Formats: sequence, C-alpha cells, structure tokens
Amino acid sequence: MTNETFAKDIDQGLRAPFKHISSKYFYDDIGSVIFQDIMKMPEYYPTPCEFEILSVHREDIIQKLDFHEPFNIIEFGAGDGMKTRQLLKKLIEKKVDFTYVPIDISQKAIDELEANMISHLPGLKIKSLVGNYFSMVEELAMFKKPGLFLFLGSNIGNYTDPEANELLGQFNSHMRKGDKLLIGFDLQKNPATIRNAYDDSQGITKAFNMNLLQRINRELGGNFKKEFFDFYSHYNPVNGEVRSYLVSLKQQDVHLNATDKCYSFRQNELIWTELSKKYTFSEIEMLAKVSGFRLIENFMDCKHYFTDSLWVKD
Ligand code: AVJ
Repeated sequence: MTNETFAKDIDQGLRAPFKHISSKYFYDDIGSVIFQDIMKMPEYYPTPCEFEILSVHREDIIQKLDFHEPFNIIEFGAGDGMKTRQLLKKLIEKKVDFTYVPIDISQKAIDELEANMISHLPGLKIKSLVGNYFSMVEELAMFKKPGLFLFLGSNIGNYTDPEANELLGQFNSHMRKGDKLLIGFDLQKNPATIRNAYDDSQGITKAFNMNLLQRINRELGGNFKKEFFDFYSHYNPVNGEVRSYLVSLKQQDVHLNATDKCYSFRQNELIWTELSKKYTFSEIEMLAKVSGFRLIENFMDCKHYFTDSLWVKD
C-alpha cells in the first residue's frame, strides 16, 4: 500500500456523511502489537477457541482434505501462525508432502512468522509471499498443485455481506476443482460474551482504535488529539454485528498535511472503524453456496463459540 492510497481512503472516509476508516488500517507495526495483546486478553475468546479446534480436530480435517498428491497450504493474513502450527505439525508427523505458503501484507510479520515456524517445525517447506490477497492470488494461479486455502481468525467478519461474497468469489475463481478452503467464523452466542470481547475493561481495544489516529498523524501529517476522542463498541444480537467507533468529544477541526484539508467533527460525531460480524450456521451455508463452494464440515470448539468451516470447490 502506498501512502497515497492511505491518504485517499482517509480523505474519502472523513468527508463522508457518516465518517468511516477501514479496519485494515489498524495493522501497522504498532497496531499489530496491540492486536497480539488483544489475543491474550481473557475476554477475547476467538483465539483459544480456534486453537482448540485446530488441535482437537486436526486429524479429522486432514482426512477430509482427501489429497493424494503433494499440495500447497496457502494462508491469507497468517499472523503469528500459532494456531496453524497445530495443523502443520500433525501433517509433518504423518510425513505428508506439502508446502506452506503464508501471505501477509507486512514484511515484518512474514519474517517473524517464517523464523518462528522454522524453529518449531524444522522440516517444514515454506514459501512466503508479501502483498495483498488479490495480487498474490494472481501469482497463486501459477501453482500447479492442489491447494488448501486458510482464512482463519474470523477475518471474514470484517467484511459486509456483499464484500464477503465478492472476496470469497475471488478466492474461488483462483482455485481449482477439488481445492479446499478452511475459513474461520465467529458464531452468534450470549450477547454479553461478545460485547465483553470488544469492549474490554483494560482499554486494549480502545488503544487499538486510537492507534488509527496516531497512525494518521504520523503518516499523513495530521493533528488529531487523542484526548478529544473516545471509543464506543456495540453488539447487535439481532443481526450479529459488532460495530466499533471513535467518538469526537467536542466540535473540532483536524488538519492533514497530506491532503492539505481540514475535517470538521461535531460533538459526539462517530467515525466507524470496524465491523466484526458474528454468524449463524445458515448464514455460513448461504455464503459458501453463493461464492461457489460446497460446505464439507463445520469443526467446532467444545463451547460452540467458533467454527472452522471446510469448503470445497467442485
Ligand atoms: C482480526 C478481524 C478477527 O474482528 O475479532 C479484535 C480484530 N478487533 N478486537 C476481530 C479485532 C477488535 C479481529 N479480527
């Protein structure tokens, strides 16, 4: 991503009638560290749930892949790879021939992941790619082996329904018949459990959101004052949407050098920063179907908080 794209997106988002900033901009070097802290919070259940799924059900997942020749495991937005490692470890133990292909936007994240994976799994064949999903997906078309695609951590929850259809449809169009997708969905559950995961008492999620303003100040020459903004997050159990916002605490103007413009905020005006959608099983089935997949199985943790759903393109 160039600074120009960032400036254009922020300019557009802050001039809109309902202000918004894409959650993809959370993940600069500082934001990625804060997200690591989120994953360690007791309230943030998705990480341990998915870890459990990939530990407990890995034999079953491997069996359902039904690959009989060397294959690639292509992971989108790989993160620290702790969860994925559970699956890879089992494959190596079983002497299955595969290559792990993590894709991430951050070179730093990829370097750390690669070092980490190799130290834990010395025999692992790994071929990292740095870039965004879409351009890398193009490159993947060159691979001639079957593929298991991983899109874990409920990253899909950040996309609206039409965006999710579009993204998964794009994945599908770059996959071959018989390729599989293992995709993580956070499930609808007791609303209080979900609310607490996104509005933690220590303010770590707040810091994660506030970092957006610091990033804009640093990279786009902004003069946001973080004491004049607050954080608000809301779960709507009727539609399964967590929506997170920054709130302007007073009428104020903010200037960005990169666009040479001023942006006005009313008192209590919101900047929408994130959607974290929680799914029902019928929504998951629907999403698989409309994006060209057949659902093979939903693997779950014992509390049924989360599912890694295995899909095939046939
Ligand atoms: C990385 C997108 C899965 O939505 O749960 C965590 C990011 N935001 N707490 C999520 C996040 C606030 C996370 N994902």
